[in-house]
Amino acid sequence: MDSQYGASEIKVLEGLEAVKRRPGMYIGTTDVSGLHHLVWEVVDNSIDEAMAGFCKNINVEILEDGSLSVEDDGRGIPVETHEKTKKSALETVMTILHAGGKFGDGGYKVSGGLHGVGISVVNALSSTIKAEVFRDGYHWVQDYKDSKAVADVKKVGKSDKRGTKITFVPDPKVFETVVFDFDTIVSRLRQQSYLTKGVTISITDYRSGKRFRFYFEGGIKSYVSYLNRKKETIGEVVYIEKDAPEGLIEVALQYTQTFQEHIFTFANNIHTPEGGMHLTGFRSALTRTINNYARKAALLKEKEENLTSDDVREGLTTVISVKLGNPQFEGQTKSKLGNPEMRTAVESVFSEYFMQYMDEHPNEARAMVAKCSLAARARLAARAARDTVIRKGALEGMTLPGKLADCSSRDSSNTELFIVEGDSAGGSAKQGRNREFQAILPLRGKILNVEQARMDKILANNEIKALIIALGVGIGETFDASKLRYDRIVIMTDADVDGAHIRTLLLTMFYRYFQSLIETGHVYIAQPPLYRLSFGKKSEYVYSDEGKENTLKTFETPDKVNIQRYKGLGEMNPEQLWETTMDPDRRTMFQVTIEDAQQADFVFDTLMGSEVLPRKKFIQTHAKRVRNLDI
Ligand code: 0RA
Repeated sequence: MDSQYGASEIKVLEGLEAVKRRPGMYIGTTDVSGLHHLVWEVVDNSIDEAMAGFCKNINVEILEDGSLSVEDDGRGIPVETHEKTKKSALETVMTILHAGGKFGDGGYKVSGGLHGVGISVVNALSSTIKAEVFRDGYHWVQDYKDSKAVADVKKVGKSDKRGTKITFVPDPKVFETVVFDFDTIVSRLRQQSYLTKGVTISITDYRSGKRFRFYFEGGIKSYVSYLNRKKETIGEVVYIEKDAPEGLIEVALQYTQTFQEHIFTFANNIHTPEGGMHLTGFRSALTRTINNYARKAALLKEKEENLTSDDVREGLTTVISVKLGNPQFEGQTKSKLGNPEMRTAVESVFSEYFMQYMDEHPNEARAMVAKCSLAARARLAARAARDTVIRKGALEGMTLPGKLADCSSRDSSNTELFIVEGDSAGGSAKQGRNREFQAILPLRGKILNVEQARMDKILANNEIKALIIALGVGIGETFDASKLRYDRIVIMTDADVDGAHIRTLLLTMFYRYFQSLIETGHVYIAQPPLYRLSFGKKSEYVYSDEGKENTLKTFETPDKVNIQRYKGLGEMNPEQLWETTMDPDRRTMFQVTIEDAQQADFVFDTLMGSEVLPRKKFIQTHAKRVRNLDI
């Protein structure tokens, strides 16, 4: 078939060649996250078919031969000859870059958005693909090798099934790894099925025998229930849906007896962590509607001030999902919805329906307003408490905490603050450190869980107060990153469950109150060794169980090896702590990313793997190093 290249044929090859030459331009990276982009691309096509109302089941299989297949029961990709290309429509979408959209027929598309690079990109980066179509009573098949069709699409038998099945083997010459990660795929599929209600998505991993099936009748309503599954909730999940002229709008929300807000927004099933117009519209409608209702129902007295936006967000879990014809993604990571019409649409749809809901459910409405009023009273109390604290100068950095062993250098571009668990480890660290540039702050016992406390309580906690003063940056409205007194903030905890817990609490606090310090790369996690192996005069520190096994293999007679397991930092003497964990020339440290901090907060667990391209790149630079970290 390739005997004579026509002009269009050359174009085809050029298009896919460009993808092969610079895969990063199309899928971000060629590491494990890029590999999974191929999966998202194929799955998204089936999700589009489901969103258009033609498909009810999507079935993903990871096979032992290294291939992955996605089958749906949609209309099937057309196989008849396409007028312009003179090839089947199937071959056209598989081999022509960006052809996919032209064969779509309107509707809201995932693949019209950010991830949508087209299935031809999957073909360009696969060593083989089998495309199967079940349509009009027949089973059609076409195979591709090195991105070229082996033969025209042909009927291989009769079938009364309908749908499309794509089986691909990623090209090992392109990717650093071609091993699919079950958990990554599962969490993405779970999220997609929350966002596409009524669709059943199954996954089977034949390498391990593990399988999952997701079906959420309630869509994002089920999503909110899932996010709140461990919280004390107030009322039921409120769910609002409208097919407005601007697009499909869905909002699900539920108040809880916690103090943090959790909100996840999506446009065409794509996570928009930077928010955008749908979020703005929702926020103003929520504050206005709750105030209007509270006044109307005399729950807010005439002389009382309105509830603020912060008051109505405390303890609220929300998922917003909009689907629109022409989504505009903006912002630094292209993850912010820019369509201005969505602001007014969400604002008016949400306020109308939410007011109606409250009118019809006075008990629930009263409970929600009560929660918001409590938040308002707490806000006023917290402000008073903070004003006192600030007036006293306690947070101004005037009085550094007594237990802080500060460094002598005042050049904050090269200093380090070690936050150490417990007094005994703190003692070792103080003796072992280089006091020129390393400061030690021992924390006694568990710090407060900021998820379960408001600002006034947080500021009353001595451990946290000491930390904030040591950092020098203030908190809340007085936060000023330029006042940071150290370049690196290193969390150093024991390698046990308690240590992991303290690390989680600290990460949550940094995530919630000092996010910009994480974003600018100032927060680290120290890596103390797990074992010391000694054999004769040789001795070596190892940092993982795997490392222990590997090192043992390098000793010729392992039975004489003395294995010391470090249960806590306190078991190391100052010199050992210095040479294994604190000495910049010998230590390993993990730089904490926003994603790590998010993981520390369980509620983000369904969102792993939903990040958009530019962020992906950021993740891959750190993900490997943090991989076996049990945060
Ligand atoms: C455009 C038109 C039609 C089907 C599809 C796209 C389609 C594409 C994919 C990709 C994976 N699964 C899919 N299912 C359907 C058919 C239009 C018609 O039959 O009238």
